[in-house]
Amino acid sequence: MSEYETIQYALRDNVALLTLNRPERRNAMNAELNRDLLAGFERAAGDDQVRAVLVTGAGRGFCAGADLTLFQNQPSGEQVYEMIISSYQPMMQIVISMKKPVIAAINGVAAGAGASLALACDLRVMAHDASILMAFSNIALVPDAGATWLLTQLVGYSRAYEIAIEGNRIPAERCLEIGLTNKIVPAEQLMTISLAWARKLAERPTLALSLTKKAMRYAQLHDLAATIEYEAQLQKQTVGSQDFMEGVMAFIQKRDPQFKGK
Ligand code: T3D
Repeated sequence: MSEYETIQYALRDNVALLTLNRPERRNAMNAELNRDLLAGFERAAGDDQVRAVLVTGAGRGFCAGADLTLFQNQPSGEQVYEMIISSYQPMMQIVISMKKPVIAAINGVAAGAGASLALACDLRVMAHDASILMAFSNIALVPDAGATWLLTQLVGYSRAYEIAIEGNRIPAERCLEIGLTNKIVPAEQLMTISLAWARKLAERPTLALSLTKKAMRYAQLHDLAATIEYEAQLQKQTVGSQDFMEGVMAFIQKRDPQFKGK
């Protein structure tokens, strides 16, 4: 029996695997799933054993965004605002800020806030038959859960606007062409390939990977001079790490480095 109602959490070597688990609703997000997913991300972020995180969906979809059955009785603007700020904001924020790479293994459609979740991840692997759908405008909503920021960062304003207002499914091939995914793989190999990638990253120097993420997220919001200064600050931490010395010594001794993540 899982300790969460709506996600599965597993540790595979140094990789935390989070599986959204409401397959009968294409893993649509309700209050329980939002609560469980945030708890899962917090657990992975706080566990030193975890050096990479993989998130996927059970069944045929990655995540269909907000559970629309909750909106049958029209919610108030204040209720929706509260939901976004209390659930989606911390969820996207922890993915973006946690000190380990987060990979989305996109097994089916990632729609609405589910697309935001996929785009907030640092890396994406898509099954060849998976897709991304900015579903918001199809139900007359503005993209939320960070979708406007994430999409414009990845594909630029004009293309992002087109995607958001047309509300079409973007197939995996097109996602690869425009930079919305890092890889496409055969559906039956999605988890094997994604887990292998996560395991490989988990063997790399975790502090350097984490600070690279931090520097690149900083660079998205700052100019070159400020970013160079920020990188210099972060480098003070990496040069003091065991892994830095291991990397240097392994090079000098002509052997493979064994990074400990410290
Ligand atoms: O307060 C707030 O949270 C506001 C913020 C909102 C953020 C958002 O995310 S808004 C966007 C919400 N999401 C959508 O609009 C997507 C709606 N779903 C779809 O467009 C399609 O279902 C999919 C493209 C995701 C999947 O299509 P397909 O053909 O693979 O599956 P399907 O047959 O449409 O769905 C399978 C079942 O899942 C079906 O139930 P049934 O008929 O078998 O009993 C369907 O109703 C259910 N389902 C799919 N998406 C949702 C859902 N149930 C509830 N909420 C959903 N979002």
